[in-house]
Amino acid sequence: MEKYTKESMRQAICDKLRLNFGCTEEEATEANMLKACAMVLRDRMNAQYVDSRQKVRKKQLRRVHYMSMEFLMGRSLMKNAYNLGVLEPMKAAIEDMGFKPARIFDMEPDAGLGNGGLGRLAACYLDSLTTLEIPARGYSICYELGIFKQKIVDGQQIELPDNWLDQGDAWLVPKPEDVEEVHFGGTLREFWDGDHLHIINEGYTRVLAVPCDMTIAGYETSHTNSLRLWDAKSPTPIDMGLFNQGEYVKAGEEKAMSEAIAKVLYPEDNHYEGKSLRLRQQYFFVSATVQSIVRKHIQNYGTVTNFHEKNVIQINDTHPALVIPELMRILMDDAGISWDEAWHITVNSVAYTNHTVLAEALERWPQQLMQTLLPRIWQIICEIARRWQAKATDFYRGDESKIKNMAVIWDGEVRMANLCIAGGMAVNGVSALHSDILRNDVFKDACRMEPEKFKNVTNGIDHRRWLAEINPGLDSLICELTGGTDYLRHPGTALPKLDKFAGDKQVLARLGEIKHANKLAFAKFAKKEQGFILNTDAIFDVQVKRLHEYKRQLLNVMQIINLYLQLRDNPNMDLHPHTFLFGAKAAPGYAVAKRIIRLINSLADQINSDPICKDKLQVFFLENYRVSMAEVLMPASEVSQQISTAGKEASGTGNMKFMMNGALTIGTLDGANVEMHQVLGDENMFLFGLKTEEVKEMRDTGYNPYRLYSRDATLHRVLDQISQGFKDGIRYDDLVERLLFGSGSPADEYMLLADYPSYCDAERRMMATYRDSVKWNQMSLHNIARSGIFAADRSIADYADTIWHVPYKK
Ligand code: 26W
Repeated sequence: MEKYTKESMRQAICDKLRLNFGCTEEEATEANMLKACAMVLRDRMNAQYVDSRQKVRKKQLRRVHYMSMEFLMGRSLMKNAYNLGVLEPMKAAIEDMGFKPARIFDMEPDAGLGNGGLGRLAACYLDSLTTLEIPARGYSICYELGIFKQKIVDGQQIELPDNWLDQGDAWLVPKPEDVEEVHFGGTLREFWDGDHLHIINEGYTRVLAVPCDMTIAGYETSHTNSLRLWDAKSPTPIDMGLFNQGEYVKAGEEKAMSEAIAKVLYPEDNHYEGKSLRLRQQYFFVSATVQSIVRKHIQNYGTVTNFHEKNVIQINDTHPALVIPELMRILMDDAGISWDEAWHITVNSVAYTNHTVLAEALERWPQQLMQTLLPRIWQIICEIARRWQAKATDFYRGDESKIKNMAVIWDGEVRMANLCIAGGMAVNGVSALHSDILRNDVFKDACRMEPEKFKNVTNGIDHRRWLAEINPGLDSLICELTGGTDYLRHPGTALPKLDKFAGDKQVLARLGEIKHANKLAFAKFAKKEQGFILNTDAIFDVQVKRLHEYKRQLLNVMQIINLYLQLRDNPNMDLHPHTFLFGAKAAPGYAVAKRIIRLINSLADQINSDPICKDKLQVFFLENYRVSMAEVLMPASEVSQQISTAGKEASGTGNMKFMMNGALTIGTLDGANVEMHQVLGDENMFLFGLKTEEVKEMRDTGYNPYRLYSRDATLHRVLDQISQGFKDGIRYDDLVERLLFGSGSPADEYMLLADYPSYCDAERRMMATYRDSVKWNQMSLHNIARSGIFAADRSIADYADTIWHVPYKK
């Protein structure tokens, strides 16, 4: 296809304005412009998509189906223009037409169909799957409301609905011809026909699944994939019988019930709640997806017997775990094959990625709910559970505790992780440490029985978005120093070339200038969004991620209070100006997390208004942290806080974004920080705290946070200050109580007090290093140079090699 020039792009946008909005470029609003630009790119991508699909069909390639309840896509206009290689002509055309490109890009709402790490990972992977020319499709739900918008009112989080489809539907193409029907409830009837047992589900409720597709462009390729988002519709607009009896509200109930399924994304991150609507969402999504995959497969091959050779279904955590019984159901009940054949196909098609070891995040669905909502699925799960248990009993010669650990159904609950282990071909963790914990701890018994299933694929991020696109200054420097744009496709070999400039003062100075310019840009953004005046000469020290106790935002707060109290004691203290930035959404029902947000705001209020802190210390809580904010913040950050209790953060991906943009990490040996440390060494990051084993040992031998509190005077003072609160008069005794004595949970469950002294020490080392700007920039350069292993292209190549066994573009 011909590449757009400024002129042809302008023409294409004008045509769209005329044809779709009935306006000229003079009359067009910024919103019109955004949609017209999106449509121009969408047309091009759709044309490429038709060709890609044909190629894949002709070559009969194995397809990857990436199923995730979340895809945190963020914005697409700049990303698609970038990947299609038309960002420059598009910007020029927009400008030519009398608009500001940045303002048009800023109009686009984030597609916030996810909570945090897991959802953003899925989005990054779509980019790499496409760039590596793997035939793939993502599947999820077309939530009407994405992750809530966070407002801070009087220091507290308020949640507002995120109606993203109002503006953000420009990328979606409805495909009513691919509709699927999903069944809930009803009863089962069994009958024999010769030697074949038929099972019929009767009296069920129908819900229609209508796909809305988003086309995905790759970088430097015409290969195109898509993300299929299922919308839920009722097959009957209204019950005319009830309507005619004057039961108007009741007449619309079934429709409302169906459509509730795709209404809203559950905002809990790392916390399971057994809500029936959530199970409906999961089955709706799973059933529609599996039906559509099997239908396409039969269209192409006329049989299901080679299904597993031509398809692989990767499931993002256990949320889509029902694919296993659902695929079994379709193969047996619809395609009419035997249990054994169906099982062979299923276990060779499905692979499961685990993203968390927190007990409260593991899904366990009550038998009762499963049985009434999904009677046939329940039956199949029972049979899977029975056979798996027989295998375990045989292997472990009846060892009760092992059989219990591995059980798919136990104590009236279906354990989704065990279902995935039993019914999948692979189980992978998302960092080396995390995969080891799965093998040696969480899934130890299953791993001993089937060790070959357990794999590791360390997470990665889309470095074209998270570096090249959002940090053009750094991108040009990298291109200049590494000799071109090779790093965009081969970061693992190209970026290390930067290492040899560590002694080049000029290069280091330029790195510093780029960072400073990005800090100014972020300061401008923060001023516009929230009215904050950031000190751009200060260290930008950042912790952004979901709010969770295990991520230990509170530990960061403790360290800041310590610094503040020192400054109060000695206003002349020699302190390089320091600006602490927080951004985090708390799950609406997570009271402790919400208290921590409020505490950060109380502290910010105190510090920012205390004259002693002027030009020295600042604290800000950034409202509504989201993908598009991260895109301005990452390039501007200097310190990356990755301070979770060792063993708790499966991988982290924010840590990788910071590293790639040259921030230095203060972190524990947790998740992917471990692999970061392997490439950087002690000298290029600030490591602190207990290691995974030490955390366990300390727990087992009786951890006593109160003793630490009584013996460490500065710690004592910090916690007392938190109890007492700040000038707004709000006390936080509850948080301190929780640390010292626990409340329904163990005292200081995440061992903040144990790590506090070593954390403060790491902060001191970091601040001392910052004074030596040459040294700092050297370290920053090494971080960028060695961040190539964290590119999503590498992760996807690993999946392709070790789990999917599919070829890809090298
Ligand atoms: C059922 C409730 C629920 C919802 C979301 C449970 C668990 C989740 C996710 C698995 C939580 C999550 O996003 N985990 C994060 O996944 C990232 C991508 O692999 C990792 O980098 C993070 O360490 C992990 O916390």
